[in-house]
Amino acid sequence: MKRRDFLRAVPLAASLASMAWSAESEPAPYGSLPSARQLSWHELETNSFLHFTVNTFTDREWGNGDEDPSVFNPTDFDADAMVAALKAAGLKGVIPTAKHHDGFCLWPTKTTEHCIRNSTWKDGKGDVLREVSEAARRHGLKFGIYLSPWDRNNAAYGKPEYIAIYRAQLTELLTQYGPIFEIWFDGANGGTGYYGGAREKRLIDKTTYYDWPNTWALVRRLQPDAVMFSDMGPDIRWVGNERGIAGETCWETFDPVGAKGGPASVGDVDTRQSVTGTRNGKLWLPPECDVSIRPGWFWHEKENGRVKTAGVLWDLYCQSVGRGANLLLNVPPDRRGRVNEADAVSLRQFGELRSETFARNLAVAARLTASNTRGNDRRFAPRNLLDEDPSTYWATDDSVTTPELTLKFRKPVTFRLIRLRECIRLGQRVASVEIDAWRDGAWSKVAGATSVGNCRLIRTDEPVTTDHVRLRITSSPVCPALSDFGLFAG
Ligand code: FUL
Repeated sequence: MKRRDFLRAVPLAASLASMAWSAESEPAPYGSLPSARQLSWHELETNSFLHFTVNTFTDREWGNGDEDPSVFNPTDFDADAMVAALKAAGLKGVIPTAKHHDGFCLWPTKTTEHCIRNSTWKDGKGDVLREVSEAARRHGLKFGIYLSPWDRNNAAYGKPEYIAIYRAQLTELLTQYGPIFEIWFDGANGGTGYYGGAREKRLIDKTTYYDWPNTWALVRRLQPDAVMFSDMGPDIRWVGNERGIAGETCWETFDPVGAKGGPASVGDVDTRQSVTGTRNGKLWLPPECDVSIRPGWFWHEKENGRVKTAGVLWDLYCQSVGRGANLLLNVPPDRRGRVNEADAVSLRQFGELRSETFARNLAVAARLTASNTRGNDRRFAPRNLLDEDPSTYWATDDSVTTPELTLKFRKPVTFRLIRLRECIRLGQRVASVEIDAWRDGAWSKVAGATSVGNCRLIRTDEPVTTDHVRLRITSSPVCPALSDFGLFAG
């Protein structure tokens, strides 16, 4: 059963379970818990950005807001080819910059003339979001949007009227392009700009100006399944850097505070804490690691030779997804409106590398013995670790918080990558694990980790060859509930 179907079945399953089993059969959830929309987002693990706007044509990273809309003129725009390149990398969603800080809207909005309607592309009849959203659906990718709160073109920016304009833009995007899975609220806000010709510096009070609670409420009403990103959520958090790397210890829970202490607001968070999160935090606020495949966020010809290789992308994957976060990889289309060849090669090779790495879980061949299985019940047996089904898990009795699992192989296996997952709908429980291999007549530790959460990938220093492997949960405040254990040749 896929996690999505499982979620729908949860209320029914829960009520059947309470009839057939005593109430303590399933472990009690621990701490703050993910919402259904957060669980669906965790399941994706990887996601992509398309940074594309007037900057692509002016060779800039941040447009000033005074760009002539006619500069936006891709010569060979192909949304299907773009989405296919992302899909080849195994990326599960696509988030175009509907509007970046320069204010140019990539869809024919009614809210401003500074939009694609006044570009030369397709005589002003084009709509990038329409084409990308339709291509995403054809290829089975989720579709999301980035809508910069900062708008360096709009005359109203900094005044109360702009908030109504921003919400009208969001409303168009959330009602005209089908299901939206993620909305990206950038924390970069306020400064110099064109502002309808005023050409001045406009600073806003990040704590009050946007009235975020009411914007979030609008999103919930129009797209209740969408997760909202910002450096403080409300659904997913910025990891605190643009290098694509989560903390070695990284909790799915996070209680943000303002950069100078006090309450946090979008764009005003002590992001030094975002990289690790907060153990036992009050909010389930998992991290997203955004990073570009190139040095810049937008396409620049001079960076064609500086595209990250598949090997670098794999390292980033291990340091983001492999630490319980999601990876948001930016792939900026070029002036044709296509993924550049260099980027497409890296994406394809990264996709192949991942599929080959995870093709065969060596642990499937082992006999599994646990030091404890909850109620000696098959529903909580270690075998559940190997079925690739996130809804099934190995759990122990409530009194057993540091159990062991032994894997015995008929023939020695060689691995260098270990994968663990918790059944996160029951919360983030485990605080540390260690893995041993039987070598030269004794157990020796080959790896260890702290937080697990949605996924933990551990790479061993050297390939490990053995016929016995042992997983030890070394710290957990409550009985663990693990849904996956994998050993891969790597
Ligand atoms: C930042 C922006 O200023 C960059 O241009 C880019 O969009 C990145 C994803 O977020 O805050």
